[in-house]
Parts: sequence; C-alpha cells; structure tokens
Amino acid sequence: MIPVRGVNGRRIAVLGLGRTGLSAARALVAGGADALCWDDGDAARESAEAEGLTLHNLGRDGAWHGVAALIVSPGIPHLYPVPNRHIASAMAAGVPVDNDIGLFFRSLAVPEWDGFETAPRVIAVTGSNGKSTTSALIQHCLEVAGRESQLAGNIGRGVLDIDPPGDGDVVVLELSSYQTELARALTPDVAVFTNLTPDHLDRHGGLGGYFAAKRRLFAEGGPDRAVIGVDEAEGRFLAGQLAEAASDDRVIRVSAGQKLVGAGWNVFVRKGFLAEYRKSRQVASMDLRGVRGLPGAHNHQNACAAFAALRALGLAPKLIEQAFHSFEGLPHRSQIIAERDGVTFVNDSKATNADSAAKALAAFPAVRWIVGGQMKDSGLQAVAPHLGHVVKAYAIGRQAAEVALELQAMADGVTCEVCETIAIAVARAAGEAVAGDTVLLAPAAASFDQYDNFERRGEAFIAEVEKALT
Ligand code: UMA
Ligand code: ADP
Repeated sequence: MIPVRGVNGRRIAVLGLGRTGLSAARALVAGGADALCWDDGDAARESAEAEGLTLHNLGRDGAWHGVAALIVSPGIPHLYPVPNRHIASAMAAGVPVDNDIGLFFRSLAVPEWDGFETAPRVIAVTGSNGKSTTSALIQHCLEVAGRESQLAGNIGRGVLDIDPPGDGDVVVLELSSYQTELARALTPDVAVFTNLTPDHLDRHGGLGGYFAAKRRLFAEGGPDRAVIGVDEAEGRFLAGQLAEAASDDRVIRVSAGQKLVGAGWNVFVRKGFLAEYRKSRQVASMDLRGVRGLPGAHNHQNACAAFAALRALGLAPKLIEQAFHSFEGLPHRSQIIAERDGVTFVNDSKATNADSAAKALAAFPAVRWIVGGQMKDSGLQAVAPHLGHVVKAYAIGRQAAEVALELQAMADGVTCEVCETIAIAVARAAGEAVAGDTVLLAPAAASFDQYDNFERRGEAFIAEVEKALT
C-alpha cells in the first residue's frame, strides 16, 4: 500500500466503497487521515464498516464541516448525464474533489528515493481500446528484462494498493477516462495514448468531453515522454500540440499503418513489420507476424505503443522482441485457447462492441464467428468491412434471431445460424470447422443478458471448447 502523504490529522471523505474506495480509505488511514467513508449501497457500507472503516453520511446536513477533500470512485458519474448530488454538494461547500489517482501521484515520491540509484518511474496508459493489453505487455517485457514492476489502475487493482516501489522499479498504470478526468495530480514519466473511438459518451457529454478527459494525462503534469497513437485526428492533434518542433523527441508518434519517418521519434507497423525511426533514420525493426500472443493489426498497434514506452525507458529492441514472443496475451482478449487439426479457438469475450469485434475479425482469415448478447445501440455496422473473413456466423444471446437478421441484411453472403447459447454455438462451429478456420468468440455485445460479466462469458466459451475437443 502507498500511504497517502500530506493528510495526517485531516478529515478526508471517500465516496464509493468498491475496489478504489476501499484501497483509498485504507491508504488515507495509513497516512494518518480520518477517512470518512460513504457508499450509496447498503452492502458496500456494511462491509466497509465490518473492516473497521468509519462511515459518514455525505447526504446529511453539515456533512462537509471540517472536511478537507472528497475522494471519488471512477464509476460514479460526477457531472454527466446528471451531476452527482454528493459531489455537487462538496463543490458547493468549497471542498476540493480528487480521486485515488491524484492521491497516488502526490504520495509516490518519498525522501528515501534520494538514496536510490534510479528513481522509480511511472508509465501510464490511456486510450479507448488496447489499454489493458498494452499495459500488461509493458509489464511483461519489464519482467523479462529483470526490472521490478507493478501493474494497477483500471485493469482491476486500485493504484494505492501497490507496494511502495524500490530502487529502479517501474509502476505501470492503466487509466480510464473516468480516472484521468478528476485526478488533481497526473505526473507520469511516460504517458501513452493508444487510440480514440467513441465510448462512454453519456458520461463525458460527448466525444469532445471524452477526449478532453484523456488529454488531461498529457496536459496536466507534462510527462517526460508522450507516446501517442496518431491513427485518428485526435491523436494527431494531441501529438502536434505537445511537440515544440518537428524534431521534438519528447513525443513518440505511433501508427498501425502509416509510415512515419519524420524528424522526430516514430514507431510504426506496416504489413506486420514494426519499425523505429529517429531523426528520419531507422534504428530498429521487428517482425511481429510470428508473435502469437499479439494477433491482428489492433494488437500490432498495442505492440508499437508498448515498444515505444519501453524504448523511452531505455530497453534494447532485441530484448523487447524476445519478450514479445513469450507474451501469452490477456484472458478474453484475442486469447488463443486451443488448436486442433488446424482449427484455432480464440476467446475475445472482451469484444463488447462492434468496433472491437471488427478488429478481431480482421485478425483471422477464415472465421467461424460466435456473435451476440446484449446488443449495443450502435448495432453491428462497424463489422461490415470484415465480413469477407466470416465463413459462417453463430448467433447467441437473447437477441440471437435479431442478430442473424441484422447480419443477413448487411451482407447477402453471410450464413448465420441462430444458436442462442454458447454451448450450441461451440458444438456447431467445432463440428463444421476445417483446417485453417478460426472459431472466434467476439460477441460485439455486452454479456449481461446471459452472464454476470464478459469474464464469465469467456470462461463458459473455454469450458465448451474443452468439452468439444475431448
Ligand atoms: N456508487 C455510489 N454511488 C453512485 C454510484 C456508485 O456509492 O452513484 C458505489 C457503488 O455502490 C459501489 C462503488 O461506488 O460500491 C463502485 O465504484 P466503481 O464503479 O468505481 O468500482 P471499483 O470497484 O472502485 O472499480 C473501479 C473501476 N470501475 C469503473 O471505472 C466503473 C474499475 O474498472 C477499476 O479496475 C477499479 O476501479 C480499480 O482501479 C473497471 C471498468 O469497468 C474494470 N472500467 C471501465 C472500462 O474499462 O470501460 C472504465
Ligand atoms: P481496454 O483495456 O482499452 O478495454 P483491452 O486490451 O482490454 O483494451 O481490449 C479490449 C477489446 O478491444 C478486446 O476485444 C480487444 O481484442 C480489442 N482491442 C485490443 N487492442 C485494440 C486496439 N489497439 N484497437 C482496437 N481494439 C483493440
């Protein structure tokens, strides 16, 4: 745990008692603060109280008296679609609002660091897609390189939960727009922006608000190096705004398709080959085509971002290449789970919208596609350019029949069988697949119609594949 600094003897309110709130409250108490905890849910309040934390009803009159700050969990919408009442009342009472990320950056550096040979470094990764994969890949490479590292943030672990980093250690943080938007301190050494596509628009009042929330990671503290994906207009704008000149190598531009050979520092991938250019000269290259844990152009984008961040820390290209080959991928994201008689089974349960499912379809040439679930308002349109890769679709979920109709309306050639359950879909697809096919779960939909979350859905797929192959 990182004890919060500068809070000794102060009353600090904590709103939301999930992973973030609990880890923040514990770290505040460790820093000597009086943590005043609140959650709108009974169960969360009860378990916090059982742990010995102090409850404090933020909704009652006089709740803000003597309170020095309010720490808010990322899942609580503070402004859009409607202002949160506790946060609005804190602001009306003049109480500063922050989150665990702000506390983390203010508390990380300690006097002992003066005795370290190499100060700990923080790499923070944001973007719409690929954050978890990129963060985990960076950490994996650091491990292979023998550098102590810890991974936290949106990937599932509160940032204040990690151990204080030692001499030369690296902290890798995955940060969502929910987290970057409220943090009062954002000072990573290396900041990474993978890409931007519309997401969480209600929460940010539209695409501009969503981009602005992510941009704070680069604008608030000013990282030593900014790794920016420039395949969208927003990334190009951000890179252009941060760079002082074309040759400014504080910005590392990354692309999954464009050749970038300008005067600055660039990393790009074309046709499966990664290249690093500095001052218009190639300094490193790597063949990504045989890297099994990172299939598809989207993962090549993640590979470029991770490569650039690691190069910013001084790792050698050969070492990074070696580490890429031992990266197994994260569960539920383009995860190869089995191969039998030339048929590959891939679990991409995290593809909860059509954009991410489209990337998965593009990654494999002949796909038996398991699709469907709780469908998004945006529909399946984003997969249209990649339907040529689909041998046959198998629709699952409560809206399976609608999914089949939508797909057939989009492309005459796509056969879609209504299966409803993963069990039926896997049995059918495994039975019909021939060598060279990929049986892919990439639902383009949320899991909540049939499962608690995308992880449970992915686990169900893995269990059915095991059954089909025994
Ligand atoms: N709550 C209230 N009032 C409200 C709303 C919620 O009191 O009006 C309470 C709930 O009762 C609950 C608590 O707030 O007890 C939940 O807080 P939370 O949703 O922030 O959940 P945490 O467990 O703290 O998890 C958060 C991130 N969740 C979200 O951003 C929604 C986790 O990211 C993250 O891993 C974790 O902090 C540790 O940093 C998850 C996520 O879904 C994976 N992220 C989104 C995404 O990836 O798309 C952004
Ligand atoms: P995040 O943490 O940003 O949600 P993940 O690495 O967990 O990203 O991947 C989420 C989903 O998006 C998965 O379905 C995955 O296959 C897909 N994906 C991963 N990287 C990218 C990328 N760079 N661009 C688009 N989609 C991606």
